[in-house]
Amino acid sequence: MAGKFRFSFGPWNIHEGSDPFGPPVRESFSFEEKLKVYKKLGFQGVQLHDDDAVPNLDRYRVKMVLQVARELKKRLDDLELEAEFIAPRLWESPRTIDGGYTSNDPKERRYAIDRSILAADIAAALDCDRMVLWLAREGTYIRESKDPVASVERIVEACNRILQHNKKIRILIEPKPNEPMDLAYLPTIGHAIALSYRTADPGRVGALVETAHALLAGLDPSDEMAYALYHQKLWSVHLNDQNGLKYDQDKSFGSANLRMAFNQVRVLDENNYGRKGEFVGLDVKAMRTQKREGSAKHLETSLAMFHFLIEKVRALDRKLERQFIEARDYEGLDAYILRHLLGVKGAKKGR
Ligand code: GLO
Ligand code: MG
Repeated sequence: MAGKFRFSFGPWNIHEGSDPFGPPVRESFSFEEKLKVYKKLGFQGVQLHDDDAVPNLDRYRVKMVLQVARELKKRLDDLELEAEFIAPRLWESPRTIDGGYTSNDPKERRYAIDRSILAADIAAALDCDRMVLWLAREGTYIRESKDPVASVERIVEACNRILQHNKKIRILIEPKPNEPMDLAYLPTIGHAIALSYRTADPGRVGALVETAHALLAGLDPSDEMAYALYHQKLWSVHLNDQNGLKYDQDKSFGSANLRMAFNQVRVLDENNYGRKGEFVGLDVKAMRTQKREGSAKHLETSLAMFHFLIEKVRALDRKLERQFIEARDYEGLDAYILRHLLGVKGAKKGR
């Protein structure tokens, strides 16, 4: 057995190049134009925030929100695209400045839960059974500002409310250690998975591992994936890359840590990832310097990188690898892996 791969990204991955220090530098593409890029580049899944699916959803009544969601479903069907997940975008509203589920203000906590429940309804209208929770503002700038134990409990309660409301939905927690907050309550996959077991239905709470988020936590992304795979809770990934412990960079997959990228593809392939319908998601951003006409190049490059690395994974000489391991010659194994990745002739000889 091996992995079976379908690919996805979100409309935010074709963006205008703004960063905290400068405004947009590229004109926007409409959602409809972006949908064409999915087809052109060979993607099958669309990742959606709740307000990507239904723009300005706070302004409309529920009935209208669901009607817009159903129209989107038709459009996706026409294009043979699937909504991979819905993620409530709880970090942009003025009502979630202090966090959503963990805000100190009970009205804001209620808003966050109500909005997540609406997002679960949008998911249902799109025939989608996955909700991603990137808990962007569930943390603090200063530790004294919130009760940390109550905060964890509030996140569990929010998950329970969502699970109770929509009996089909599965929650995928996407941990990230920092940014926008100084420190987050669920910084790693271990935290996300431990929390899942405290919810009312642990079988419906799993995880999404993002490469850059694992690196920001000082961890190896392929080990984070392996940990979730062991628990049968790796239900999506956000492949990208990150140069060291800096701001979140969302670089093209493999562009900073090629060997780590190889090991991520390897752990997915060797553990039959995708056989239960999981997508390989990309969460990459084009550099600010990129011109508008090349706004999707990073997606194309990242997808191609995945395919190159699958070839490398499958072409690895497992017998030779075993011999190195049995001889405890990890120096030899290290050299072989590097030569294999570089495509050096005579890679197996270890010379
Ligand atoms: C940011 C996250 C973000 C999420 C997306 C889906 O650091 O990676 O892009 O993946 O909002 O919830
Ligand atoms: Mg992400």
